[in-house]
Amino acid sequence: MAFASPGVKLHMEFKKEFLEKLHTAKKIIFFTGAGISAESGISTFRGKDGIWNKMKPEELANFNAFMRNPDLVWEWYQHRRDIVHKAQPNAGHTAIAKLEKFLDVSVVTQNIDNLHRRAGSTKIFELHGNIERNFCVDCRTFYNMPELELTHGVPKCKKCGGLVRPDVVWFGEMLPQDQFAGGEKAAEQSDICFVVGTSAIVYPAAYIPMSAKQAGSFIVEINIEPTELTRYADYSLFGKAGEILPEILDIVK
Ligand code: BJW
Ligand code: ZN
Repeated sequence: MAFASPGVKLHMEFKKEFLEKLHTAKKIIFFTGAGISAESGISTFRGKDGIWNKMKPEELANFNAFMRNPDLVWEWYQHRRDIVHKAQPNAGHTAIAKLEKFLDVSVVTQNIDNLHRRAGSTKIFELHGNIERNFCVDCRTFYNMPELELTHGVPKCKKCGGLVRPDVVWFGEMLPQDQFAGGEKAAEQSDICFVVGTSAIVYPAAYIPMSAKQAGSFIVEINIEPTELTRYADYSLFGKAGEILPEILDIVK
């Protein structure tokens, strides 16, 4: 039994095989999902506090829904942008960014919230887009958030008058090819693949840790509960990403 006195940090006990892998690893990847941003106050999609318990994804996160009711879908993303802008990267994002000082780190994220970049990570593959970017559905002109003149409802393209949508990947849409290919390559070349805060049920993103495993990488899951990935993981750490990742940084540095 360990006793914590004020100012004394308690360290988790990690299994020996993992510590050995960590000490010899050169390339690592973090495959992340909504759970890593939960401690920044951004809701996850599924689970008891997930946003999609309150609204149906098929009503909002697909192209037909946008074309049927563009103002509603735009307002939903505006609401989420407000939350993201007020949020700060948490100890989990920051630990991943700091690991770059010691190892070759790639971040392959399903998140659209930009928090890995704001935390300081530099090699990031965004599989599902980024909420800060938008594009015209007709002529595909891109608009960063500050460039858009925001009035009520969905903005219109300055070039052609078409509807402007967020540059995120909705159900039934292809993932950005360069981001997926880059993420898959990083996964295949990794010595350790950390799978952090994702239910791992959305494809093709969920193939990333599978590709890593097939290529011989050591799969470490970090989640508050078991997931679809758990049975494929070499090591599962159950707890909050914002608490476990700083401990891993402490071991490496
Ligand atoms: C913590 C924590 C803490 C909490 N610490 N942990 C079979 C094979 C291939 C495809 C399919 C298939 N069956 C169906 C499909 C299609 C579909 C799909 O995968 N559906 C599944 C639901 C079954 N996929 C697609 O449509 C994709 N495109 C595609 O397949 O194209 C090919 C095609 C083209 C044309 C025609 C047909 C096919 C596109 C998928 C796009 C997903 N987009 C979204 C929305 C993005 C925009 C937005 O944000 O609004 O991406 S959906 C949503 O899910 C979002 C997320 O990135 C993604 C994954 O969610 P994530 O990150 O895992 O979050 P949660 O909430 O699920 O989990 C959070 C986890 O955190 C939990 O486990 C918690 O326990 C944990 N947690 N707090 C650690 N503190
Ligand atoms: Zn246009």
